[in-house]
Amino acid sequence: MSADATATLQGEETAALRRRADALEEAVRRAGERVDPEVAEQVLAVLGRVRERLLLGVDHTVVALAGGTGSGKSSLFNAVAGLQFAEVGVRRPTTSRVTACVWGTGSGPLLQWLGVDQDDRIERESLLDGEHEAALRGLVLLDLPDHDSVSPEHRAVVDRVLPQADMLVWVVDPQKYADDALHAGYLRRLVGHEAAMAVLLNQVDTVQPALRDGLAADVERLLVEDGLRGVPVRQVSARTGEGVQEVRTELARMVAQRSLAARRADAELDGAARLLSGQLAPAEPEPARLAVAPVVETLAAAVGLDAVADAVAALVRGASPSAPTFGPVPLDSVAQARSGWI
Ligand SMILES: Nc1nc2c(ncn2[C@@H]2O[C@H](COP(=O)(O)OP(=O)(O)O)[C@@H](O)[C@H]2O)c(=O)[nH]1
Ligand SMILES: [Mg+2]
Repeated sequence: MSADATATLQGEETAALRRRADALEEAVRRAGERVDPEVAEQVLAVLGRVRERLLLGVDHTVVALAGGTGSGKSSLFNAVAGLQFAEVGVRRPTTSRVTACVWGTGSGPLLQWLGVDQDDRIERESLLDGEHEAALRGLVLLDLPDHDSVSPEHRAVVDRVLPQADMLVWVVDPQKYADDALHAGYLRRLVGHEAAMAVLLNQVDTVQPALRDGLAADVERLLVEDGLRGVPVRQVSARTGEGVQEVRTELARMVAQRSLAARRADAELDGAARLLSGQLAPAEPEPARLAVAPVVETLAAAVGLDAVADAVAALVRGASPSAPTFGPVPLDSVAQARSGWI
């Protein structure tokens, strides 16, 4: 995922964690040599790790349903959401648009970045749902245009959105799962992304039960030929609902992993803060307990107090016609006096 993509993907939780990491880094920088360099290095290493994880974003999990024309992406989108929102069986040019279903709130900027029009968004979780949909809170499910559409515009949308998704769910059907447009065009290029992919063999209601496992095994064989190992293949039917609950469970697991990532980042930052504070005094020293005299001397020298005093004396003696003024205060002298003091 690109850097600007990440910036846009930062929801509230991610941004708050990033702010904490930034503040800790600033503390390490300000502490300078006052802390053990080994500790500073350890803290910076933790910050590096946490930032890397935040790059993935921890607020939302974007799952894209991708696949060929008529495989059943829109039907599955509706089945998973329990809604009739995406248009089914539509191949007009309007299907170059991406449809999104969001569980929870606060995904406006993310959807805008994903290029989902306001009219093509729906929020799944409402008060009426109670806790029924809670496990999916944070999920953004996308119904993509057909990657094998005759319209190049559709393909362009698919190519733009695929790298933005956290997880790709390829919807295939029993007739076209071996399609070269899918394997050469997409799957073979996704080697290395296996952990963020799944394949749904949809329309299994059209296949004799005795033949289904063999068909799924054939899909797996092609994936391995593509260089993709360990990608789960699930048998589903948007029509009968078979396997849809399992898909929801899998999505809930993905969403939970994300919030787990947020909790973990939080704990790591706590640890880094503890490490750093172990090097520092528990509180700022009481002003009364600080030796003021040397600081006064340094500051007096910084503003040239002696010279001003001499000039005032000369004025009083009548030896000088004009009153003296203070020159500009050199800020680094003040900083030096301050750091020597505290
Ligand atoms: N028998 C059967 N038909 C399905 C299933 N899923 C979708 N369809 C049908 O396949 C056609 C294309 O579905 P659609 O969801 O629009 O596919 P998309 O082009 O991938 O979005 C429609 O007529 C659907 O009713 C399924 O699981 N079983
Ligand atoms: Mg569709």
